[in-house]
Amino acid sequence: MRIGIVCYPTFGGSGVVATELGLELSKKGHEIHFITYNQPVRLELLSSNVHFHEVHVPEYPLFHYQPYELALSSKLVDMVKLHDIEVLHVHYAIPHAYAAYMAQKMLQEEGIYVPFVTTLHGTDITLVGSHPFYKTAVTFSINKSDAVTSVSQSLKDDTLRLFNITNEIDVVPNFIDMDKHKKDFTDCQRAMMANENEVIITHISNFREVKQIPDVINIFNTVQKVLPAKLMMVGEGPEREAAEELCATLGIEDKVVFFGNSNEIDKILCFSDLFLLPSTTESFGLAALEAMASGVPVISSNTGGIPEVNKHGVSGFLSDVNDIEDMSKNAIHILENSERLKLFKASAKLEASKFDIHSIVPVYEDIYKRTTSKCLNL
Ligand code: GMT
Repeated sequence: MRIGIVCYPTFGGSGVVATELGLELSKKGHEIHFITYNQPVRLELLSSNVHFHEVHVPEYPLFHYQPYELALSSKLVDMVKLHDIEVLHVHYAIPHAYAAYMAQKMLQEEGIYVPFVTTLHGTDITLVGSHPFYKTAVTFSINKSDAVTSVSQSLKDDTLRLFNITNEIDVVPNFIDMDKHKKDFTDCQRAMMANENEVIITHISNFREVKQIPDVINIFNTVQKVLPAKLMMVGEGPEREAAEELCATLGIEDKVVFFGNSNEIDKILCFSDLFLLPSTTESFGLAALEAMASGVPVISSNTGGIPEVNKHGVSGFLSDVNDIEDMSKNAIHILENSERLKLFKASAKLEASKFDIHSIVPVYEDIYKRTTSKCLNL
């Protein structure tokens, strides 16, 4: 099939999922067209059936806000016509689902019907989309989508609770390519990051308030008082500066490495012993799944969709949001005994394999087939 994928091209989970999905679909013979304002960060290789079309928004001084969704919907119309795209898959409702709806309507005027699938990722529903400024348009575009998917049951429940939804929502969980995590790195540079007797704890996020960065540091601070340890902080975002200041205040700055954004998280995860995700809300927690796939157990909050990914007492432990004491206790429990750590590492990997890309991508293919055949019958 010829599939157009719209996403945020950043390090955020929705962009990562959209990119990995497109790449896997291309391997299966589909022709993929990424349509967004920058080349997605995980899209390193373009090939004969992976294309990237950049959406330009010319700056014009009259506009206080540059109209991205207008430029996107025009681009979608042009690309559907030029490449005979059969289905659009938009990741993140705002403004992608709205732009796709507009594109669909414009194309209909020319006798072309292109269905669009909307995947809800979390913040488009829980943090931003339910705001009264956006709610009407988000509800409208979800209801007008030809198919709607949500990355967890918890997000589906939130969507139905927060919006007046008349459309069906299919739960299609995020996924991971276990093949990529099979190989053991021969160049796993653990020795560069920590002494042999130290455990390595890792956090990866976009350092927004919702990620509870101070909790990450306070948990680590408690652990390092009991066990020799290092903390790897991967990502960029508004809370990073305050995080570095907190480390200095606690006198642990020499035990914490701030990497910034990285395209090599598998290399960082390969030498990690434990992953921390104490978020206030998380529709899925893709970073936790990526850690588990690398055999890294997870200490997380029990919010949103995280319990659907991180299994309490199996792949790690879950605690109430902000219960730093419990999270620290659980972290020490896993790390203090090397045999126990080994068991948790193996179980984390096993749990992750339930989300293997090869079982999830066919579900999206079925949804594309369903929506296109529906429109053939129109
Ligand atoms: O977590 C973020 O800040 C980024 C956000 C995004 O839209 O990229 O992540 C959301 O989508 C991810 C992929 O489906 C999920 O794994 C994250 O849990 C979700 N974030 C939140 O719900 C806060």
